[in-house]
Amino acid sequence: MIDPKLLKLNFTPQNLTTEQKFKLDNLGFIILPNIINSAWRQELRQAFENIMSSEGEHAGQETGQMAGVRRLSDLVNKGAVFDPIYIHPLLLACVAHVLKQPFKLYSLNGHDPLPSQGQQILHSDGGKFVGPPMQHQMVNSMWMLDDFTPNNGATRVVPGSHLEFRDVREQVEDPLASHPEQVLLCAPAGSVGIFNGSVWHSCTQNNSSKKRRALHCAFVLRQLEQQTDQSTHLKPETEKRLSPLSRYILDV
Ligand SMILES: O=C(O)CCC(=O)C(=O)O
Repeated sequence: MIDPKLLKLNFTPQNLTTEQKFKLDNLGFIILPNIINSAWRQELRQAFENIMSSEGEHAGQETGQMAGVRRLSDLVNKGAVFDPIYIHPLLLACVAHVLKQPFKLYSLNGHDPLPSQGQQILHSDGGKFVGPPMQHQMVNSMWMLDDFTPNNGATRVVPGSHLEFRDVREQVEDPLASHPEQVLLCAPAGSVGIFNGSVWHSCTQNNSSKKRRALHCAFVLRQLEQQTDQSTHLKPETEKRLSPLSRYILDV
């Protein structure tokens, strides 16, 4: 269901294919190729590096730093180059398909596991809110600024785990270990992986010497809390350039 408010804001819904809907419903994830063209990707990579060097040891602080990972937070307020991400029509169509109710941005962050680091425990982002069914609470997306390969720390997901309805910690003895059913989201730079927030997933260790930069653009049901409260973080220069659609998605 597309939120009627989105339609009033001139959002043009994009139709998902039967296969895309099937994958989102049953596997809990899809990969969309060729979403970020190479010129935009270059700008996003440059912005990633500029913010990282200007924020230094404070980078990622707004939502949480992580040892062994270069993290960035609150990218909504860190450059117009990020603006098209959270209103991308195909992304919003996928989010609407999964959540089935009005939604808003949860956060827009950056994540780059350093060489020999980055392994995370299997976890889910959804399911932490009391009330709505856990498989319809959150959607995350992984904007790949570099190739995601089997050895550079690609995100792992356990297909169908959003339908488990039980906490991953009750199901998996060692959440750091490789899961027998996990698959890696490997795809060329410029692709976007979209997954139900309740799918068990994590970053894996970067066993290469290369960067694996991704932007995480996550959405949550409108009545739930944002990770980054966009109203309190909103900078005047961001506000000036927001369209009514962007304002609605950010809930500002
Ligand atoms: O970037 C990734 O591969 C996944 C990161 C993640 O799941 C997290 O930081 O919670």
